[in-house]
Amino acid sequence: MTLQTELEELRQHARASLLKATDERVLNELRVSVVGKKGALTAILKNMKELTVDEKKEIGQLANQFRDEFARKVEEKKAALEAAAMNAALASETLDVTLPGTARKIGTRHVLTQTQEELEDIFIGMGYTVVEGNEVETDYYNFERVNLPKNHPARDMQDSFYITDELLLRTHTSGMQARTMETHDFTKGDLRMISPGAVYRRDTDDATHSHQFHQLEGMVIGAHVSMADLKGTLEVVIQKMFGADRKIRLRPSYFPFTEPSVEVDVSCFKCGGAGCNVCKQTGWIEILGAGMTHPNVIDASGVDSRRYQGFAFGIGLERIAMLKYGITDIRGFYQGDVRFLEQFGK
Ligand code: FA5
Repeated sequence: MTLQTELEELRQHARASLLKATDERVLNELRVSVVGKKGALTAILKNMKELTVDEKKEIGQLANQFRDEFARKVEEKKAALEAAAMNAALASETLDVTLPGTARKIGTRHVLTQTQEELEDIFIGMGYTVVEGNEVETDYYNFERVNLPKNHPARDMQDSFYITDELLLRTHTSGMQARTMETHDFTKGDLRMISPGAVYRRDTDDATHSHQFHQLEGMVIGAHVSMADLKGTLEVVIQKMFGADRKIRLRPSYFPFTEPSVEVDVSCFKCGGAGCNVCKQTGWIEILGAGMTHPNVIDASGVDSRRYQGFAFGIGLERIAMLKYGITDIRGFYQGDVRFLEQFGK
């Protein structure tokens, strides 16, 4: 067989094998077996020494042609195999964005947290600072510093969870009145603070009372703070919270740490004041206690009550949320029932 024929046969074999190559590994093996150092082409060309110069030239040209053509075809085949692999991957990994997704439930902030933050925003807008207090408080700050010495009968109204004789779960947020007054620098301006948080009392749980609930304490002390400021402040807060048509009413009351003291009622959200079952036919609903800070409380904090006076209030957060959202049972706040909580998702 002449070398030309051998070359032609190698060409045929290479063409057929290229057609059959199904992946890059097979293609590479084919390339090495045809044009590699120990491949078929090298083997054919080894026999060239027997040939005349002209024949060598001719075979050399044919071999080069074949090598170039084969290299080009291998590259083409490689590109085709890559494209096919890519198309197959695309087809199998296609993402159908029109298919319904897996719905994920997103939680919401608790309705009490929302209520607290809404009130905080209103007070911050009026120049108040938000102060955090401790839920475990000393008897001294919880009672004595707000004019409730040991054995004062008014302590009974807030019968308490004691940890030791001197430590208890705070019964109200009013301990923060003394704590903020004694650290405030009055030469730099009025004290204006609010302090929200959980409080605890030994109370009978029912639809409107819980042994653990939340208050938002507020206090303003300065050289020229009057009862008119208290009323005006509360009016603004209530109207921002419940709507511009809401009215408030101040009723005389008693707290050992304020004089005079008031209970503050808001006109009924359901009947607007005409009287209904929600407001027990009175047209009003009580939401907070307040008053002008007792001089004893101011003096006990090292502040001169003849120069500085002011007001304080304690808002029940559950009460506000119940009125705002028409919630009829306070226990709903604490039971963690998603069906209850998700109604207030924002
Ligand atoms: C006080 O706790 C005073 N420290 C408030 C105060 C602060 C008066 C500053 C003057 C100056 P009272 O016990 O009334 O007051 O509680 C205040 C509010 O907390 C009530 O109006 C009510 O909204 C809420 N509250 C009281 N007891 C409960 C309870 N057991 N469950 C839910 N909310 C309650």
